[in-house]
Amino acid sequence: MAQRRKAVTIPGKSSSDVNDEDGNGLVDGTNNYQIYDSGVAVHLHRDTGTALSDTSSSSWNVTNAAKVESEYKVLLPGTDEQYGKYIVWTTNSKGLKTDSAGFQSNDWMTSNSYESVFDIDLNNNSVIDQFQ
Ligand SMILES: [Ca+2]
Ligand SMILES: [Ca+2]
Repeated sequence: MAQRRKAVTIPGKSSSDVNDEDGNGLVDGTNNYQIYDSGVAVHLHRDTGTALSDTSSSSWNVTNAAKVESEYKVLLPGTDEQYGKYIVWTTNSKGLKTDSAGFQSNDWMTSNSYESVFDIDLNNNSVIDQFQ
């Protein structure tokens, strides 16, 4: 594996190549995870400023994001030993994690309304389950 020093990214960059055509809440075609918010890229990063990407963890990848009021919810399906479970992060408006629910089952995710938050079918019943 090539050793490459990652540049510290600046949140809030806006340009014409910031798109989310697949509608998963993440900017398309980027090396690092960037939340898509009305044409603006919000970089997911650690509190050290390090950007997060597919290579950040062997336990999860980021697949979806959604804006909830002034924060973002980020969906991290587990990989390898955590496959089939999910983490949800809450981040602030700059893309810095402020809370994590830890690994949860898809039933927990569904009953906590995360299907409708992310508009994704997590328990594979072909329905975006809605809870009051
Ligand atoms: Ca996208
Ligand atoms: Ca469902």
